[in-house]
Amino acid sequence: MNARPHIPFKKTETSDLDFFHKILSPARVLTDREHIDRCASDETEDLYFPPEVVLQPETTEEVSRIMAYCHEQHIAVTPRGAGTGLSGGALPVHGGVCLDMRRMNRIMQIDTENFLVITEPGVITEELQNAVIGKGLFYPVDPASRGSCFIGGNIAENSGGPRAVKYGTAKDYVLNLEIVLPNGETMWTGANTLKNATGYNLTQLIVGSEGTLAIVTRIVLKLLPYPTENLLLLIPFHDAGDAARAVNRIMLAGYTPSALEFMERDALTCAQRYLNDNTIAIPDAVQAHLLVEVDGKDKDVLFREMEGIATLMESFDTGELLLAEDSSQKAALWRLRRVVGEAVKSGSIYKEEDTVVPRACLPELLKVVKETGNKYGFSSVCYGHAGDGNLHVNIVKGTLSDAFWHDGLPDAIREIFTYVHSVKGTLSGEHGIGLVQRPYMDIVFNEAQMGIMRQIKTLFDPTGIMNPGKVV
Ligand code: 2HG
Ligand code: ZN
Repeated sequence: MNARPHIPFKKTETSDLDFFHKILSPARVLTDREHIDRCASDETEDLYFPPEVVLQPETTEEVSRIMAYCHEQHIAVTPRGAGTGLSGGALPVHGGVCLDMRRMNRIMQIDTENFLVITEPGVITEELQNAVIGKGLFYPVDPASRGSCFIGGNIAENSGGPRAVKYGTAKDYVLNLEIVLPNGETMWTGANTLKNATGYNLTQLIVGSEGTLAIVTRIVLKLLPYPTENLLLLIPFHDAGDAARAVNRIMLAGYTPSALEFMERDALTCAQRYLNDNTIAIPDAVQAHLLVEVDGKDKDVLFREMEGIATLMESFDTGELLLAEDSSQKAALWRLRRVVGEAVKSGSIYKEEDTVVPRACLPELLKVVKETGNKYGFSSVCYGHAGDGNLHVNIVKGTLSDAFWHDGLPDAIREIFTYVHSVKGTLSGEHGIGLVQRPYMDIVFNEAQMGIMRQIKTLFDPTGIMNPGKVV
């Protein structure tokens, strides 16, 4: 199915602002430079697409009335969470309305009987996690940006993070969603049950749809018992490929680490410089590290697991292993890992590729990335969720010319994605397609597959006002 003919979006006028003021208090209809600029960018590269107006709803009813109006007036609407996205998903590429969800930030209910939490989308993920830990419960999905990202954005992108290797990604915890369709219609998608085999799975269709199908206004998440104990092991390798190969050795030995992160040397040294934290010595011979976490309730069991993993590593050429037992050591190690993306970006504009392959292909993926960099003349910093086969490739602009950056580099990225597809991997493990990965969708989807996705998009959003220019 060909993409529908594009009808230009209406530019907002005074009459539109007058209408929005009928729904929202003046402080929530924003056209000042500060808010326009804030909502014109997210954490993706150095992109800037200003909205015409920022609206900050506080209720589902307000979202519904805004959407119904914009649908009728053919005004583009871009929903925004915390703006921590890495594929341009929250950028108002067609101007129009930025629907800023930050004021819908209440945790409605923590249901300890049923291990559920019902929340609005604008709650910071880590705040949600801490609120349920207070009840002995656990929402495990932990994007690196969990201290600032919103749970609503995590649902929109089907976010992951280091603990996905054991606990999965956002989609694995969403039971039910209240959504507002582009025409303003409001509905729930599922049921507050752990099992649901009733009708098509509308809930999972919305999770990961990147705000292109509907606005999420309530989220029902399942929770787990909180694992009170964990150990963290930092393993230095003298060969990066060895580190990547050790990942599958750990998994094939039957261990289920709660995190299994890969960091090549530059990732860790860049983070150390950014935090001015040199507590960990990295001898010149060390090319990469694995960061392995095991969690549970019984510390003795965890020590035995970690000893088993450490013994496995003896068959690799490693440096001195560091077992972090106390909470400050663990926090320092996690802080270094979680800040890598930010640290790389602080030194140079970068393009972030969120490649994901079957786990055993990780060593070859790393090799392909480095060989492609040598062929095209770019350097990259590679790290990520090795346990999931999810490698973040931060391509550093450095002194590369603008011409190469905009016109040459896409060919190199296409080569990397073509390899990824050849081993049945795909373009994004957790950061989504948004704006910046859209040009590569043809590598992994044919016209028939894209046609089905476009028909689904048209079903939910017949006039195309919902986050236009993204995904499909
Ligand atoms: C991580 O795993 C995040 O660190 C961010 O997914 C990756 O900023 C990045 O490239
Ligand atoms: Zn990540």
